[in-house]
Amino acid sequence: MFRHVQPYAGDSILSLNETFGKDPRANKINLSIGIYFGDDGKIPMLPSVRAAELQVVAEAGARPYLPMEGAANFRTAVQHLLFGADNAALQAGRVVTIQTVGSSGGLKVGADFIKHYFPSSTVLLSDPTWDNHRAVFEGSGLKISTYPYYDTETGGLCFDAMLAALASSERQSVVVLHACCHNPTGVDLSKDQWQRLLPVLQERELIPFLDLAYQGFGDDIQEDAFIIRLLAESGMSFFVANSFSKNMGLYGERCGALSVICPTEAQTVNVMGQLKAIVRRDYSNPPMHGAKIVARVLTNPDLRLLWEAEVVSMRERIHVMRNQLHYALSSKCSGRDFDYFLTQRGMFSYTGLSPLQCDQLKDSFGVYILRSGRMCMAGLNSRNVEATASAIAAIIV
Ligand code: KET
Repeated sequence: MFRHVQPYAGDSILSLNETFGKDPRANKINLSIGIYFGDDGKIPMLPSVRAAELQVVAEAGARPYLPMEGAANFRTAVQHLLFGADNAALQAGRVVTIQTVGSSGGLKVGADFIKHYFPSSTVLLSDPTWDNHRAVFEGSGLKISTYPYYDTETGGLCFDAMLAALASSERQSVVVLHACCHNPTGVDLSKDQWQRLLPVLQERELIPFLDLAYQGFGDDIQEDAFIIRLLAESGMSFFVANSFSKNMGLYGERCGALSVICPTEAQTVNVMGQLKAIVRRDYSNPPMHGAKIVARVLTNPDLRLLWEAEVVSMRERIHVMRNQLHYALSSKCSGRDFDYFLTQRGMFSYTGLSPLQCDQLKDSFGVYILRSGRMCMAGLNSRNVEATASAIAAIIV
């Protein structure tokens, strides 16, 4: 029966992370997966999240099924976080939000919705993007194309080429945009560039699908939602998948959401209905525990303040690591420019190392970065940054 089943090549990120787990070397360094590790090399249990969890557990509530769309207090808290509580689009009832199984689940439900209602649309992905974007949208049966994004010459954004490509793209294509902390490059649009992108999106009637997996790791929690608020204000229709995996350290609880912003409140009713239908046939309804924790952190004023401060300290620790790696590499390899470590933002930097050099880093030094050259800066700490710099210096001479 299963003779013809093909082997799975594995996932570029998750498989490498598994290989790291099995590596017996004591001095191995994991800069592969997009997980925030503290300076002690562990995934932090944020005090705000722990306090919320203890409250939730102490309440010992019953565990009925959640509705297909998820917990109401979670959904409202997400809307306020993304748009701001007094946002005009929210007030006008133009936004529907469902709780999803991580933001990956939000992307998938959104992709299935798009395939059903806009079956012939092309999905435009940044070149490069998170590998799973292609897998999710292709998996839903959609056509994929790319737009220029990263300039290998400058290590920055090729904004003019991006604008030109989108301006001549097929009308009503779906365009996937990283709201902040672009994965894998760490290169983001400035506010001015987002503003210049807006008329192009409008003119081509493109449908933005924003992925916000790193809210708080760029500038701050509010600023990182800039493009969401700009699009909401413009009156456009768009999608947002957002995640609490990274900014609350809730990876395994699978806490995310999908929001769809419609032109009118009347249209939200049917959109919500169809999102529920997709959820019902895929997994029926989302899990409860993580959503309770997230809702508690976001709505309890003391826990919220604490969490916001914790996000600041995670973001600042990554900055310190960027500076230390930059300093160490610049002193080891004089004459080479490592400034991209300072200008790129969020969890990742794109090192420009070749797949072979990345293999060498892994095999000879136990330093794991993706074969695309993506390095997770949040895996660096005061004990491994020097060794990482030495390993890189050794392979690029
Ligand atoms: N979007 C982006 C851009 C992203 O980097 C991730 C995770 C997700 C969505 C998914 O998040 P979640 O809410 O947990 O479903 N990225 C890291 C882990 C992974 O590949 O799954 C990574 O790039 O390493």
